[in-house]
Amino acid sequence: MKRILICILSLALTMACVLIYRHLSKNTDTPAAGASPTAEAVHTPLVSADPYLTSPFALGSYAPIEPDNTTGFETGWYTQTSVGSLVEDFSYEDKNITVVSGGTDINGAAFYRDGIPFVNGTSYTINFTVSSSVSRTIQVIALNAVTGEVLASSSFSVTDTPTAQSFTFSMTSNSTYNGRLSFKIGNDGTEASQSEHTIYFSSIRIVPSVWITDVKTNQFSYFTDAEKRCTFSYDAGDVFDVINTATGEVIYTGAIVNKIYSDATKETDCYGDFTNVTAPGTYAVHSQIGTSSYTFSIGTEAYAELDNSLLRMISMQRCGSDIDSSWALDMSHAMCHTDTATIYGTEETLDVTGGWHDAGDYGRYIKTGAKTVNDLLFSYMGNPNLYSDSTNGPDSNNGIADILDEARYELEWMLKMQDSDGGVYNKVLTTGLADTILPEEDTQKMWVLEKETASTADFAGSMAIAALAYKNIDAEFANTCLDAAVSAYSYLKDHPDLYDAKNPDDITGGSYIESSDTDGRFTAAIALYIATEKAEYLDDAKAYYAKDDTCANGIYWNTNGGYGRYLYLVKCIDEKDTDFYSSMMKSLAAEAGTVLAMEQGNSYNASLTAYTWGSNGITSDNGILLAMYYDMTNDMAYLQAAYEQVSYLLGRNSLHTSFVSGIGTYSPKDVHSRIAKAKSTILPGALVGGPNASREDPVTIAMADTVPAAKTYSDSFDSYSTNEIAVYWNSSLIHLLSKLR
Ligand code: 9MR
Ligand code: 9MR
Ligand code: ZN
Repeated sequence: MKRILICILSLALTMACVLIYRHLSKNTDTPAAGASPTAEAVHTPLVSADPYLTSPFALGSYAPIEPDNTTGFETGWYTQTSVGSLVEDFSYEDKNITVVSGGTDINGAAFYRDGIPFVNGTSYTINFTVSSSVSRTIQVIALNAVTGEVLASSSFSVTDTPTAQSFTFSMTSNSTYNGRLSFKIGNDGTEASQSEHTIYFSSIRIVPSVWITDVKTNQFSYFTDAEKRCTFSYDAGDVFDVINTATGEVIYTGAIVNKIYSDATKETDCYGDFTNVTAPGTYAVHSQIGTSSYTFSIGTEAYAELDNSLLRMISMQRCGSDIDSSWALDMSHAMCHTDTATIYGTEETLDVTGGWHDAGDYGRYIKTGAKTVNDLLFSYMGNPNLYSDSTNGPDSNNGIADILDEARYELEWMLKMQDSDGGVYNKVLTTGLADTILPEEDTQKMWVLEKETASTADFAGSMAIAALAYKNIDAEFANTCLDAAVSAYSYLKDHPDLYDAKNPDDITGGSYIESSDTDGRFTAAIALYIATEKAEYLDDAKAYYAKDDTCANGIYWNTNGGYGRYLYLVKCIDEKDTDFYSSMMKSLAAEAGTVLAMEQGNSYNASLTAYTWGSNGITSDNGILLAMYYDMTNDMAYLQAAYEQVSYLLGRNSLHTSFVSGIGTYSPKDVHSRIAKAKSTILPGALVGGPNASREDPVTIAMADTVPAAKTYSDSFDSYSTNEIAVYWNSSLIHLLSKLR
């Protein structure tokens, strides 16, 4: 007993140390040195102290839970007898059957399961281990459960020594997805088989020569420490194996559990958990009945490659510069949209060249640009060591991390969008949406659309965040950003009411309408408070929050107070005893709690209850909220849920698709990108919008009514409401990964 206690204690201690180490090693920041745009910095870097030790939550109260991988299965194995009775004693792997009376022949008792795919042309090896309390013979039969046709049969003598048995047959009949494997355990003609006895089966596996790849996993890589789950269709058997594909060895076995129907997928599914597998390597999951996952890896290293690819996609969205084939390969194209643009309703022209094409269209928008910039800057500030200057992007090897180069490309454009009174024009659009042509061929007249408070607020937030991020990198640029933020903020003070401009009737493009700008004002106020240390900004933030406490929520393109909230929590940890600090913690806890509940209620652990335009971006944004909460509390449940969002996006979903082009075994090829379409190539590293049950494009509108919400998706250019790409979806995933790597 004492030894057990010591063991538990030392385990808990090790856990705690690992957690503290993780936190410290994850939350390093560049040393704060000189070059401050303001006075002496009293506020510390993005993660100022170890929030774990100072967290209002109990130390060590959350340790990873070892999943129980033996219970919770719902067996699909049945027994059958014409006489007497049978007693079943089933675990996920062992099936013990007591035959009380064997009947008149071998068919007098049977043990079987249905739902096994037997495909014409495939050969099947049936493996099992068997023993019996009396020596006897059993017969094993494979048949088509629908027609009754016997496909193969074999007899085995069984003794009290557990023996691994095996037989192979080639399927030459018509394929069936409802095959039956039946063990005949009735009267074999001997006395022994007629007396009461027990037969012990275990390790029953159906191994096809060609696997049906029906088991959904993250197709790319599971983080080493992450919860690792895969999804099976309900009839995949009681047990699964994880195979090391390099050696063919079974390295882990667990139960297939939690049979559940989901309306969003109209599927009944189960899952398997192999969290305990942590050794880096290449793996596949096999179900008991001969279905498999695609090959995937375990290990965090692969994520550097994914990150670079996600960032390079954003670089490929650059407007107004050469997209060079040296790094953009097939996506290269000439400089575009180089003319000045006209301020709508005036004759005045402005140089607004630069920035990113937002998505598959060529519009350039402040709101989504600001969100994208925030994600990139938060990624860098939270974990600068992850980001190199040699990702093979347009500004590689210039002495500055490429992620900062990319954010700056947009920031420089945003600065051009600010008017002298501090107000910010909301977007640049051409008269109509371009045809499917390269951007340099799109020579329509360009319009700068009116100033609005919503865009000005988002601008102010991003500029103030940039002032923090570039402080030690390029003090002059940081100052420029801070000045721009200050003047945008003063415009907001002069325009206290929401003004959110609609697109003029004769201009087509993304509308990006918001119903409130308080979230943007809130984030701007917090970021300005941290950048300038002026209390007036904090007072404003408190006032916004007092008036509308939802303004601290969200890190979406439309609701983005969550950036300010997190900034305050990590940067102002020295204020943690104040009411406002605890309000911010409560606000984050409430929002992350809502996200966690969605994650737990979703059969693929996606943090979604509805599937709307950009559902993948929302999933990723929600993952960030979960990880933000983990940062402040070390509550493992939230970190694991954040990992699950990555697995969902990279293949563990009902579409069995990795939603990032070029990543995983099966990913989108025909995304809604005008450049990729015009060049007949695949845009790599793009997170597509994902399932949208609202059906807002011709392809999904044409789908059958019966297509479930989570499957309302099409890998086709014309399905822009599900298969478009956008800078702010990519940046979201970069941000999420920055918190997990
Ligand atoms: O390419 C456009 C995409 O960026 C937008 O998200 C979408 C909805 O506004 O519209 C796309 O453009 C299509 C237009 O709406 C209808 N005609 C076909 C266009 C390209 O497929
Ligand atoms: O991502 C946007 C989504 O949240 C909106 O519901 C949708 C409809 O307004 O618009 C999405 O953004 C698209 C924009 O309107 C036009 N350019 C492409 C954007 C991504 O599809
Ligand atoms: Zn352009």
